[in-house]
Amino acid sequence: MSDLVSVKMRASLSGLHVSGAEKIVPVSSASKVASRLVERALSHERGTPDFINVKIESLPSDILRLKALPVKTHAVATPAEGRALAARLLAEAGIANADEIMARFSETHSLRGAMLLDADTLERLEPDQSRGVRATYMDDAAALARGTAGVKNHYAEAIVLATKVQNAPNIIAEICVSDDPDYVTGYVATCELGYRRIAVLKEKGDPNGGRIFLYRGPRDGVAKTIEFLEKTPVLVDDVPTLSSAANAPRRFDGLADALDERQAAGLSRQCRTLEGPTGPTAVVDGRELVVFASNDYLDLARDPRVVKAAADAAKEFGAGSGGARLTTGTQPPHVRLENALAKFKGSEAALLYGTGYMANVGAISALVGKGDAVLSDELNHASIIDGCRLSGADVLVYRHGDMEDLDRKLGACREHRRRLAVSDGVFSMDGDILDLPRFLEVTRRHDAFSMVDEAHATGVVGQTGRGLAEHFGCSLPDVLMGTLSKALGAEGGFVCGSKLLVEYLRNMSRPFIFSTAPSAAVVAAADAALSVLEAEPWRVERLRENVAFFVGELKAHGIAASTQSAIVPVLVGDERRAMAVSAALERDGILVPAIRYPTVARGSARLRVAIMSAHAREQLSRAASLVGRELSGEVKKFSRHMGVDTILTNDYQPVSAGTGLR
Ligand code: WAQ
Ligand code: MG
Repeated sequence: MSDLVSVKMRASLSGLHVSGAEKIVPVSSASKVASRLVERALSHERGTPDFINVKIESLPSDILRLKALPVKTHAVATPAEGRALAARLLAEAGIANADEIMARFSETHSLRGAMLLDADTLERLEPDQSRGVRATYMDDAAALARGTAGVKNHYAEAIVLATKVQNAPNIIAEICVSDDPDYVTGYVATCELGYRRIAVLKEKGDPNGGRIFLYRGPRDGVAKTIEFLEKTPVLVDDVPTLSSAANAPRRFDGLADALDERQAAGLSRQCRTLEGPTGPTAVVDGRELVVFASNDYLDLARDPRVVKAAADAAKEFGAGSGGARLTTGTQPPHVRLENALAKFKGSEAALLYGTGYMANVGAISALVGKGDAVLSDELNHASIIDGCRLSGADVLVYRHGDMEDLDRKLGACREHRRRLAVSDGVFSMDGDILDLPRFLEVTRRHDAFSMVDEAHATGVVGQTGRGLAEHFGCSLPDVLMGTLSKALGAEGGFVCGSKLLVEYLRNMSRPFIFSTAPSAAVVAAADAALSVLEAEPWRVERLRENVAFFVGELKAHGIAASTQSAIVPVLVGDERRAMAVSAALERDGILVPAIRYPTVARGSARLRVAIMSAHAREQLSRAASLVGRELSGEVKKFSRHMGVDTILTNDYQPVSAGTGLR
C-alpha cells in the first residue's frame, strides 16, 4: 500500500440509499476513519441501515492536487429567482439553452450520480442512464493534513466535488440541487465563474434534486472524462469554511469555525419569517401552518381592541418615547400600566422594563452584588442566569424544584450580606411550575429575598390567570417578575413588589435607568390586553381545556406528557432527530420547534408544543396524532434510557386544581 488510502462507506435500508461518504486518509488512520463513518451511518436520521459497505483501497502516491474554486454566495428569496439566476449564470458562461438545461432536472431525481449532458445538443452521454456518472476519489486536503476525517459538511463536500468536476476534460459547467428536503441551497460552477452558491434553488420540503455536468467536446472524449471523474484521485486545497466563504477577512475565521461546528452538530439556527398577524396559524415560506410555538397564549396580540389601543396611543403620543423613563420617557400610558399591573398581581407597586430579559437582569443585578449570594434553580431561564452572572454575587445553583437543596444551600450562605433565591414560576422548556408556598416558607425562614419569574405564568396559571399566588392561594414573593410579551400579546417586562422595592429598583436598576422607555403604543396595547383578560376569564379557561385535551390526545397516541402550564414538552433526546421530527411535522403543516442545546441540556432535545386558547379541537387532535406517528416508539425508548420517567409518564395535572396552601 502507498501511504494514502481511500475509505468509502455506503449504507442502505431495504435497498434504499441512507448515507454515503468517502475520505482520503493516511493508511495509519484508515480503521479509525472507517469506524467513524460506520458509526455515523448507524445513527443516521433517515433510519438505522440494514446494510453497510466499507471499502478501503490504496492510492498512488502522486495524487493530483487542485485548488478549490473560488466561492461566491447569491442571496435570493425564492426558488424561481434562484432558477432564473442559475440560467443567467449559465448564459454568462457561454451556454445557449440554459432554460432547457434547467428543465432537465425533472430527469435527475432517481439518479445516484450526475446527468452528463451535451451542452449544445442536450443529449445524455452517460453509459448507464439509470445511475448517472459519479465523481469519486476526492477529498479536502486540509482535512487530511489535520489528521481528522472531518465532520459531515454539505458545503465543503460540494466544493471538493465541484472543483474536481470543473477540472475534468471537456466539462464546462455543473448545476447542483441538493436532494435533502431541508437543504434548499444549490450552486452553479464553471472554471471562470467559480462556485456560485444560490441560497434558494428549490422549495423547502422538496426531496428532489440532482446534478447536471455539461460537456462540450467530441463524443470519443466522453470515456476519458468519465474515467477522470470516476477513477482519478484528487485532493483539493484551500477549501473555504462556511462563513469565511463570503470573502470575510482572516480575523473572521474563528467565527466561521465556530459556526461550522454548530452546524455540524445539528445546532445551527436561523430566523423564520411568519407572514400576517400573530395567531394560531401563519404563512411561512408561502405555506399556511398551524402554529404550536407562540407565546401569545390567549390570542390577544391581534385582538382588535388591543391593536386599536396601540394605534391610538401612537397617534396621541408618537412612535417613540423620546427618552429614558427618568428623563423624558414617562408618559401617561406608562403610569397607567404600572398601576394596572400592581392591581392585577395584588402588589403595592410595579415597574416597567423594555423586555422581560431586562427585567430579570435589572432586578437581580440591582438586588445583589459582591458579598451577596444568589440561589438559582438549575433550569432557570437564560435571562435569570445572566442576571446572576452580571450581579457579581456568589451564584449557587440548586437542583430543579428541590426545596430541600435550596434550604441547605441557603443555610450555607448565612455569612453573606444578602441572599436572593430566584426561580422561574413556569419552567419554560419543561412546562412545570414552582411550588411557591414551599419556596416562600424556605426563603422567609432564611430571611432571603424571594424572586419568581411569571413570564409564562401570567394569563395562564391561576383561575383567572393572575399567576402562582392565585393558583396556590398563597402570598406573593418579594420580587414578582413578569412579561407583557406572552399572554398579554405585547412586549416588555415588569417587576411587581412593595413600594420600597420598586422605588429602589427605579433608582438602582441599570437596564431601567439606561434604556429608552418602551413606546406608548406597546404599553397601551399591554394595558388593553390586561383589561380584556380581566373581562374575559373564559380565555384562561379555554386555554386550560385545550391543554388538557391535547395531553389526552397525545396519550391516546402513545406519548405520555405532562405540564402545569401551556407548554407541553415532548422529549426526543438527540438534537438532529428532534430537528428531523420538527421538519417532518412542518411538512404536514404543523409548526412545532425543536428545542436544543444551549437552550436545554445536550442530549435532551425536545419538541416544545405551545398551546393557545384559540387552537381548534381539530387542530389539536391532528397535531397530537402527527407527533404520535413520528415518535411513539422512540419516546418510550428515550425515557427508559435516560431514566426520565418522571417527566414522561406523569399524568397531566390540571393547572388550576386549587391545591391550596401546603
Ligand atoms: N457524483 C455525481 N453526482 C452526485 C454525487 C457524486 N459523487 N453525489 C450526489 N450526486 C447527485 C445525486 O443525483 C444527488 O441526488 C444530487 O447530486 C444532490 O446530491 O451550501 O447536498 O449530496 O454551497 O444532496 C450543494 C450546496 C449541496 C452546498 C449539494 O448534494 C452549499 C448536496 P447532494
Ligand atoms: Mg443529499
